[in-house]
Amino acid sequence: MKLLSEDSVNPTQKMVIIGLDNAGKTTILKTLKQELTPQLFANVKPTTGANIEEFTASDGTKFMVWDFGGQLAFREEYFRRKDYYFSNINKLIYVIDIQDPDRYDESITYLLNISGVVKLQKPLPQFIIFAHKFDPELLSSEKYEKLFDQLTGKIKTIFRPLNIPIKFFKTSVYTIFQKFQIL
Ligand SMILES: Nc1nc2c(ncn2[C@@H]2O[C@H](COP(=O)(O)OP(=O)(O)OP(=O)(O)O)[C@@H](O)[C@H]2O)c(=O)[nH]1
Ligand SMILES: [Mg+2]
Repeated sequence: MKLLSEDSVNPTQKMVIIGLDNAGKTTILKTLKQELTPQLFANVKPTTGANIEEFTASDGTKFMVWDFGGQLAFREEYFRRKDYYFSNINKLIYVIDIQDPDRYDESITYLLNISGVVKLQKPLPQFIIFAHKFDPELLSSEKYEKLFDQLTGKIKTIFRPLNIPIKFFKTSVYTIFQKFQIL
């Protein structure tokens, strides 16, 4: 009897990291892959189109990670070719720069447009929202706590009728650097 190969039991999943330009997506991907150094962090360049990289999570799950460059011209291109860019997504990480409240509404609109395409998928991808650049000194700030509540409140209200479960996380690359320093 032929045993099932590990790949057929646990196929590679598609993870998408998406959001507006400058939100911090590529930095997050490098962090996930444990490739981020202070040098790379200081020199990260805007992503051109969608960049695909492999990543294996600590539980062994293999992902093809699509890092979507967020500049407007690229965003428009993704919707023109949605079958290519948005099909068969297992995990969707949507990144919002918490330090840029002037762009919250623009970011929510983009998220809504993406969900409008993706909500037709069966099964639905897992939606995870990163309130990113929530750097350590902001965690105790009343201003940012309020902004976070307003932002997540708005998103929850919009998503409720779509029946798409979403999860929010506060993330920052500086927490990672702090861990390096402690170790
Ligand atoms: N303060 C702070 N800055 C960050 C953090 N993560 C990323 N950045 C900075 O944000 C800027 C944009 O980072 P990128 O990772 O290139 O952003 P992106 O979302 O990939 O941008 P595009 O590729 O243009 O869509 C860079 O200057 C990063 O150093 C963070 O957690 N805190
Ligand atoms: Mg990028």
